Amino acid sequence: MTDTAATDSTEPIWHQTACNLCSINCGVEIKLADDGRTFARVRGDKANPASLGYTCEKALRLDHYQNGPHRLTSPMRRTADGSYEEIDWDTAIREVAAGLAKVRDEHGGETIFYYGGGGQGNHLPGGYSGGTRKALGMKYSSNALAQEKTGEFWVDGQLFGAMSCHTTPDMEHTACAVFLGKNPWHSHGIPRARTVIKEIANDPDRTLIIIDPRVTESAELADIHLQVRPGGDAWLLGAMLTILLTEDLADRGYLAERANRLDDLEALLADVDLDEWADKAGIPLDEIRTATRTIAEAESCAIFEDLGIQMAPHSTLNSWLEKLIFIITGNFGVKGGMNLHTAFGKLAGGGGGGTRLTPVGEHRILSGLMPCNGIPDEILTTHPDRLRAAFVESSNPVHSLADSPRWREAFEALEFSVVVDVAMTETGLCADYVLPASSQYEKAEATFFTLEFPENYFHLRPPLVAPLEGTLPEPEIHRRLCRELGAYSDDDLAPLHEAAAEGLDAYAAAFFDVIGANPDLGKFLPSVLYETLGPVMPEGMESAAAVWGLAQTFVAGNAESAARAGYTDGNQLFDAIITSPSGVAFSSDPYDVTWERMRYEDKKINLVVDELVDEFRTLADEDSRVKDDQFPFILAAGERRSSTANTAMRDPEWRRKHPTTGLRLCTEDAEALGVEDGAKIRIVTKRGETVSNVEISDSMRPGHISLPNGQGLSYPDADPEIDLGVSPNELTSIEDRDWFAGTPHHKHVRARLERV
Ligand SMILES: Nc1nc2c(c(=O)[nH]1)N[C@H]1C(S)=C(S)[C@@H](COP(=O)(O)OP(=O)(O)OC[C@H]3O[C@@H](n4cnc5c(=O)[nH]c(N)nc54)[C@H](O)[C@@H]3O)O[C@H]1N2
Ligand SMILES: Nc1nc2c(c(=O)[nH]1)N[C@H]1C(S)=C(S)[C@@H](COP(=O)(O)OP(=O)(O)OC[C@H]3O[C@@H](n4cnc5c(=O)[nH]c(N)nc54)[C@H](O)[C@@H]3O)O[C@H]1N2
Ligand code: SF4
Ligand SMILES: [Mo]
Repeated sequence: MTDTAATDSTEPIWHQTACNLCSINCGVEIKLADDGRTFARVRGDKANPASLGYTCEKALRLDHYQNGPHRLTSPMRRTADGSYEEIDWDTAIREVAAGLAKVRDEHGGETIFYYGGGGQGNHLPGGYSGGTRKALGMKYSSNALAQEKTGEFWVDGQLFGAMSCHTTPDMEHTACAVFLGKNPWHSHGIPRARTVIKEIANDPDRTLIIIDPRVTESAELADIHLQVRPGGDAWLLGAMLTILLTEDLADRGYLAERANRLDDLEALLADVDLDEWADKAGIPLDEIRTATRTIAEAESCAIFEDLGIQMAPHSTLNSWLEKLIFIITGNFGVKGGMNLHTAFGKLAGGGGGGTRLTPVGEHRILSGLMPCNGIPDEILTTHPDRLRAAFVESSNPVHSLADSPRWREAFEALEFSVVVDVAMTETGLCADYVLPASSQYEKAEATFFTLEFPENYFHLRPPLVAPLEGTLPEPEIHRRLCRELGAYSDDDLAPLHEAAAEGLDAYAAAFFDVIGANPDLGKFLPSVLYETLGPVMPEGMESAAAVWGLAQTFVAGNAESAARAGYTDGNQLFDAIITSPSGVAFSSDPYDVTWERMRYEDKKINLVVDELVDEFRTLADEDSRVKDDQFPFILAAGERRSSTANTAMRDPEWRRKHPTTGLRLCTEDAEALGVEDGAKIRIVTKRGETVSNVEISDSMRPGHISLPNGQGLSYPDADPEIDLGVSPNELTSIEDRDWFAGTPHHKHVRARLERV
């Protein structure tokens, strides 16, 4: 463990690590209490090269994640009456391996699916599932990215030539920052979000534009707030594109040099009736014109799209239209605009573009991930190729995916299921076995959300405290499963053990020979690295072995980016990573590198996504203004607030000072319903109903209501004074999804409210 030197021996030590509550993973320093486990104090780590000492209020309450009665301390096995009994680890590994192997032998490994691995955290340990999955012959997997980002990844593939061409906004340097369906004040998504957006808003030469039906905390700061009608973005974006192209605001010189098919795009937009589309978007046309002009005339513009469009109607189409805005204005591949970044190990974004299909529903598998909303139908069927077993890790799909009741039914129908988690979750309560993982502060951990540009950062964190008794880190769980499944033998590993004893250079030299001579061993790579290189890593850092592998691959594949950051070989980069407890910049790029990363041979952007043209044409006839009489409200089911962190924070105590569990609606709607702040109200959708507290908030548009995400969790001995909130996916339906990518419409659930 690496720590700041204490100034005197009685002074507790500040340990460098990171907050694991959102994708940004701000660097923090933590002081432990005398018990050596409780987080006594948490502060921003100024030495972290990405977050520079920044945190939001959530990091200060991390102890609620780490230490609490929700932590599991023994493997659990479900009994005949549905309750759980504790079993020892040897029994658990033996029975889980046997249970999964039985399904493999009877029906084929492809009928066992894998869900999760890592969400906002657990990325390094999540990588170790690879061996187990190969040993069982598993083929299908998914995770939360397939219910938000796969449509966007696919659009990137169409525009830039490969789904790995992931665009990132250069908010730090931009003259005009646009957040589309994104509330960076609470949800972050960029480093130091609050500081960065305040700087932009306070600078008279820069503009902050927020596109959101709600007057969010970000919108309150904005120079321009386009308060779009919920679900109205496609018309808004279509109108903006039409204005750009018809009012001489497009960067035509740039487009002639950099893009193909401008004529086709102009023909497609020719029939847009601006007055009508502005009305459907719910925004006066002159406001749309002003915002569009501001974007076009700004020195540079960067756009961040998120769940407000990705989990709403026309989501994949919206991603295409959004990207056209920064392309048409010449803001791709430039400073302050949008660029293609490096990645230290790919989280997703690669993989096929939808030619592979799921076995039953034949849904497109984008970026290697099954669309989440389709999975229950891959299980609840008599189809011979149906999914029959599940391995869930670091994820809570029964709670986080659409239609929780359907998910519970699907788990019941599985022949075998296992969950690896730090707590007994809603998903754990549906599984045959639950294996207790060590927390992200009890094992080596790193974030693989390496999405920054021009500098990109990686932070490997040593463990802060010893694993809670009874728990194991995932790399060890997978090692044991691999061995139990007979994936490889001691003899297979012997030459690598010998090389590791001689040091990293000898290991690097031997590695490719050994794997070349025994390709089967390569299939179980993470576990093989963990077993052979792990033992020569610093104590507690055994699972950094996979980082060694990634450092080699990164430098080999991105020699110039690594060299600009100061690294010319993999061992040199790995050495910097393992000796920098606050993180390192592993990659540095000039802006024009974006064009080299384009994957079309002519390095030009393809402006027209043919598969989405018909959907665009339907916008002329579709009417977003029409209300459903039975369900007159639009419910945003799952809004990010100051005390939400998906389901990583189970302890309701953590939000005692920030109670944010209520259903938000505006005064006008509350008065019409005759309910007061704090009253109970029944929310009814076509899928289900639930009762929530009311929070009157004039940040909402009339007819628009919102519930926070990640609530309604069970917690042992919870204080009954603190509202647990409601679980939003008791109300959502698997049918409400994007026709192309299968991503859910969680921000657009039709609902009715009834007084209780
Ligand atoms: N505090 C906190 N931060 C988090 C998380 C958390 O749980 N809590 N989770 C993290 C994760 S996993 C993610 S993916 C991100 C998500 O980050 P965001 O996408 O910012 O999160 P949301 O609040 O769900 O949705 C964003 C906004 O979409 C708006 N919206 C709703 N309907 C529409 C619409 O039709 N059009 C438009 N334009 N906007 C609409 C909502 O009003 C809301 O302000 O946050 C991350 N950060
Ligand atoms: N209705 C609605 N539903 C939504 C959303 C929405 O806006 N509306 N947002 C969606 C989005 S964007 C996302 S990203 C998903 C997130 O949903 P999931 O991907 O299911 O992730 P989390 O809810 O964060 O669950 C993480 C789990 O990991 C466990 N865990 C924590 N640390 C460790 C560890 O070190 N090891 C292991 N093995 N487990 C650990 C936690 O206890 C928790 O059970 O939710 C989605 N669900
Ligand atoms: S922005 Fe807040 S929640 Fe996200 S990592 Fe930083 S401190 Fe944690
Ligand atoms: Mo997410």
